[in-house]
Amino acid sequence: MKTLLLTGFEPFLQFRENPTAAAVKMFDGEVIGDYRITGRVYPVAFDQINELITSDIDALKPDVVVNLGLAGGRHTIDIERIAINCIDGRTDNEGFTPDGEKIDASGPDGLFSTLPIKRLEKALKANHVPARISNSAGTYLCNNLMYTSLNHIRQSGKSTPAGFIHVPAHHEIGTELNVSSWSQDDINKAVGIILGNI
Ligand code: PCA
Repeated sequence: MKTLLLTGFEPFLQFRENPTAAAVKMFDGEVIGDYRITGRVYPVAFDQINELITSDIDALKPDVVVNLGLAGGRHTIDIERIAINCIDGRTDNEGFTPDGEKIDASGPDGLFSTLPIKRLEKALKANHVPARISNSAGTYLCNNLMYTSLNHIRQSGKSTPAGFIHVPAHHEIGTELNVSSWSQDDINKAVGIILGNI
């Protein structure tokens, strides 16, 4: 049986819940196709994220890595195409505010997702789930996690497929903040389709 590492995030900023945490908890331990899913929910903390993802990849030796994050305000499942070697913008849960630093001082400027992003987009749409390829994962924790996952796999000389998917807010957040939202069930369904089409 192959291993698929599925990650989500804890709540952050104005978002009091993170639907990716619930999705990860739902799929943790499940078998989908050839893969057993191992779930991890990470803190929104720049000083911890690189160590957490690299040690999980080294310990679990996953055959695929799928990182999930909330993109509050976006209204589709956004399959990220690229991660950039930069952190900038909002303050994390530990009070650190990035200011344009590189994630890896000697790393490449950008790293492309190695998931089958076009196939995932088609599979989601075929199941009537609104989805698109996104050309920016931002400069916050999600971009950092995607970059470090891809960079670590590359530096280890492996070809493990890895990439990042942003999901919309769920209805509890949507109602509180007046942003576009989906039901948690629909978000979970989308994640299930992704996991079934890797
Ligand atoms: N979304 C944030 C970080 C954690 C999360 O779920 C992001 O898009 O960077």
